[in-house]
Amino acid sequence: MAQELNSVNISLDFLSVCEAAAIAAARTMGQGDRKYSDHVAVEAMREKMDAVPMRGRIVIGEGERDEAPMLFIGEEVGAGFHDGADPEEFPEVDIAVDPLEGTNLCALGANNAIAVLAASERGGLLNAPDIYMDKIVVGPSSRGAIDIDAPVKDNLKAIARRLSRDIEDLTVIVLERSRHKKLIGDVREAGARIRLISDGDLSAGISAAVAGTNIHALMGIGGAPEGVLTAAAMKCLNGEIQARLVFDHERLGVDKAKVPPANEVLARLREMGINDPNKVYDTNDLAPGRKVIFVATGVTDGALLKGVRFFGAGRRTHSLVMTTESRHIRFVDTVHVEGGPDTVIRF
Ligand code: VTB
Repeated sequence: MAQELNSVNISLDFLSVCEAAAIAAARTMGQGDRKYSDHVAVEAMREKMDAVPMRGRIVIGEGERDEAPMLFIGEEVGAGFHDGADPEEFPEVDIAVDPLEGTNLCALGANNAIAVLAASERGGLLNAPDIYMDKIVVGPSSRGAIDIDAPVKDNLKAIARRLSRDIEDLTVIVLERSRHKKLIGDVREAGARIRLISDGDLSAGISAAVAGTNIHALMGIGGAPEGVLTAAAMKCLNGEIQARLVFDHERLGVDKAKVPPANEVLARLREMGINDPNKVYDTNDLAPGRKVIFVATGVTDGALLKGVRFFGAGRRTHSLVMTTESRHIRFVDTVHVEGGPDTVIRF
C-alpha cells in the first residue's frame, strides 16, 4: 500500500516549488524575453520538485515530451523516484503546473504574472488537452447562479442579484482578443463594467472568486490547461468555473489555416478519453480530486499577490497556499534570507 497523501503537509513543499519559480522568473522581469522568463521558471520549478516527498506525475505541464525537456506531460517527479527510495513510503500525486502564467506580463514587467501549481491524489485533475477553452468563473456568492450557455445578460443579472447590486456595479474581466468582440459588446450592452486584460486569465479567475478585489466574473476563451488550474483554485475558494473546449476557427475568430483540422483535434480528444467535445465541464469535472492543493506565488505585483522583491541579502515572496482538506486559505509572506547572521529582517 502506497503512503496516503497528506495534502496539508505537502502543500508547504509545493510552496517552495512555486516560490523558486517565481524568484527565477522575477529576476528576468522587463527583459522583454518571454521565452527566457518561462524557461528559468520551468528550470527552477523542476529542480525543486525533485525534493518533494512524493511519487509525482505531471498531468498538465509544458507539453508533450518531444517539445518540452522538463515538466512534460507524463514526467515522473519527486523524491520517491530517487535511486534507492522505497516507493511505498511516498504518496502518489498528480500535478498540474504553470511555472509562469503570464509570460508576456513578466517580460514587460506588467501586473499579475504568477507561478502556479495544483496537485491532488491520482486522477484528481483532468488531463486537459492544450487547446482553447471557453470559461465563466465566479465567486462563492454566485455559485449555482450561472450557466455558460445562457445569454451574457442573464448571467450578469444572476450574479448581480446574488451580490445584491445592479449589473452596472459589476466588473467582468475579459482577455482583450478579437475573438471576444461579441462577448465584450454583450457585456457593455448589459451595462456591466469591463476590465480588459492582455494576458493571464488564471489569476483573473482567482480574483473573481475573492471578495474585495472588485472583480465579479471572468468570461471568455483562454487555455484549457489553465482552466483545470482555475478549477483547483475554485474548489479551495468555494468559487465556480463552467467551461467548454473550443477548437472551431470561427469561434476563435481566426483563419481556418491557423488551427489544427477539427478531425485531428477530435481524434486527439478521443485518445485522451474525451468523447463529447461539446461537454460543459464544471469545477468538479475539471478537478474531481478529494484532496486538491493549489499554490500560486506572485512574480509581478497583482490584485491578490505582491511580486517578488529583491534586497541585498535576500528576497521576499508572497503566495497563496490552499487545500480542500484543511479549509485554510493561507497568504504566505516569506523572507528568503541569503545573507549571513547580520542580515536585518524588516517587517
Ligand atoms: C493567453 C494567456 C492566458 O490563454 O491568452 C492564452 O494570456 C491563450 O490566448 O492566460 P491567446 O492564444 O489568444 O494568447 C491563457 O494562457 C490561459 O488561459
